[in-house]
Amino acid sequence: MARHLITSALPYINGIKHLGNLVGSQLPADLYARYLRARGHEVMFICATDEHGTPAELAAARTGEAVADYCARMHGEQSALAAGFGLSFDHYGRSSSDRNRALTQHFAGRLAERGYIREVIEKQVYSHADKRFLPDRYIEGTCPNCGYDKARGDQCENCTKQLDPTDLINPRSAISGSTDLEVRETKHLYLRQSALKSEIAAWIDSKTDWPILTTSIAKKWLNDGDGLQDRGITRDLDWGVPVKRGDQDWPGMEGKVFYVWFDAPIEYIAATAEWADATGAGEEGWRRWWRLDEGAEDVTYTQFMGKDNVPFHTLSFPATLIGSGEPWKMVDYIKSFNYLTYDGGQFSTSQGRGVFMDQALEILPADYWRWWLLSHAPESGDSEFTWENFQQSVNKDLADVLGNFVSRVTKFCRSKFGETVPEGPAYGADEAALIAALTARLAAYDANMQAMEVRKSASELRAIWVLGNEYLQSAAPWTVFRTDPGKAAMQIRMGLNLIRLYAILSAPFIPFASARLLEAMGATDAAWPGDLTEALSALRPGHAFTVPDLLFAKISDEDREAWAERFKGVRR
Ligand code: B3M
Ligand code: ZN
Repeated sequence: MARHLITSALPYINGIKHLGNLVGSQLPADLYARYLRARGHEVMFICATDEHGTPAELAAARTGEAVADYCARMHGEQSALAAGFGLSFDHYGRSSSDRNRALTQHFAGRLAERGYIREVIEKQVYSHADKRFLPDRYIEGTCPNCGYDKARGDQCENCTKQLDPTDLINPRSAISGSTDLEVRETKHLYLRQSALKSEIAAWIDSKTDWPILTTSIAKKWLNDGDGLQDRGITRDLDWGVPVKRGDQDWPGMEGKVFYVWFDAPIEYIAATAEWADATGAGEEGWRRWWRLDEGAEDVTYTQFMGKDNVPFHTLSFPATLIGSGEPWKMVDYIKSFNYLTYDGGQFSTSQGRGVFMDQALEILPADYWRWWLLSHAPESGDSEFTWENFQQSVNKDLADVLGNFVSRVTKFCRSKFGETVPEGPAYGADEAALIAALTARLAAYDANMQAMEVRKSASELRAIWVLGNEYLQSAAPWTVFRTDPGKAAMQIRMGLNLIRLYAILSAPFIPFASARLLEAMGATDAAWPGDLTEALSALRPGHAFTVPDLLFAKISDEDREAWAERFKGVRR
């Protein structure tokens, strides 16, 4: 059994996330974590809210709360929604934690000691209209790299280039739209990424198994133009991790904080320490996941994220870890995603376009969303959410294929044999053929799950459900019962065992329905199947079960139309 560290990109604190955010990191990370746990591995699955930066300050200003109170409240909301979606984090931390403050200051201190930080008198944009400095995201303008005219001061979302606000052509305030901007001087710290270029390049080159999407973005920014640029890691803001070298003050940096993208990835480590604090696992408990000299040598570390986050995880965060000169565990595999679009356009947080996590759970159970999102994950390219496609996928895959199978088997059994597994003869040739087909599909399912091929895994799982339906259809126990009730009993015994098997195999995708099925089958052993002949005999004759309530309700055309109307426009 292996040890797996899994992190999902940290959702920003400022507002409820939409389904595009969910499928871009947290949900596939959960699928993988659940699968590896089911296979008996030791898993540490970490996420947290990303709480610093201007967006949090401005969001708090809008609601009239102190920023710390706003973050505490939103963390509560986001963690309740994560639980609602069945996201099985071992810990859902907060980047504003004491652990992250200390660790971020520690890394800055190490980097400074090793000569990887330089102090720079920087020109920063001050807005007269807004009466404040405008950091990164609150300046918009034209991207110097691709010409996109809504590039933000920290990154161009069109070409993914990391930017500094002063790089923008024709800059304007994103708060007021004012172009009455002045460049003022202020001192900041720069991380000398350029000095770490060859080490980072060698590290990326060693990752020969990374997906193309990840590697191509990393190499593009590594080699683009003059190569890896030094990066400002401090900001003139109130809210954030105060700039210090370890626990020492940093002369000239009073009143400044670290840039949110400097402290956010460090929170992966800090959140594991928060987990240790919360569970009493102690220092050793989290360090064995992160320190190569304290047990992390045998950890496999996988990160999940949207493609816009890749540069920060392949270049900036590795620069922090490598530059520290300490033996920190670095990522082994980065699974990145393209974008999910919504009905012909973009999901938009600012315009409230699309379905957000709270709204999704208001209208349907989490498994419906999990199934659609994962089976349509934007892996090889962007994918599009449409209500028609969602309705079709839920009604066919979940209701017709899986739900209907469960309902036919359990109800037929109850009416003919009662609510216990019926006896009948041993499995025959048809059952052996079914088991052989299932065995081949299960091997493909396992291989795809291990490779984090999310869509392919979903289609193998669906094929496994379909095999049961086809078996039931051709076995036709309701006909056989008239002439050979014993044989029908055996077929239904197979059917009930298939339900238990499906519950186990489907749990990473649809954990809530799986739990209901296991409970209905009275199954105490939910171990991942090895030999299927054995697994399909686990429920013995005489074992009691109950008929579950409707597993998946179909989505009606009226509902579909009403939802399409409700979510087309602006939230609230
Ligand atoms: N909060 C951006 C995002 O959600 C950012 C990720 C941080 S991961 C360390 O896309
Ligand atoms: Zn651009």
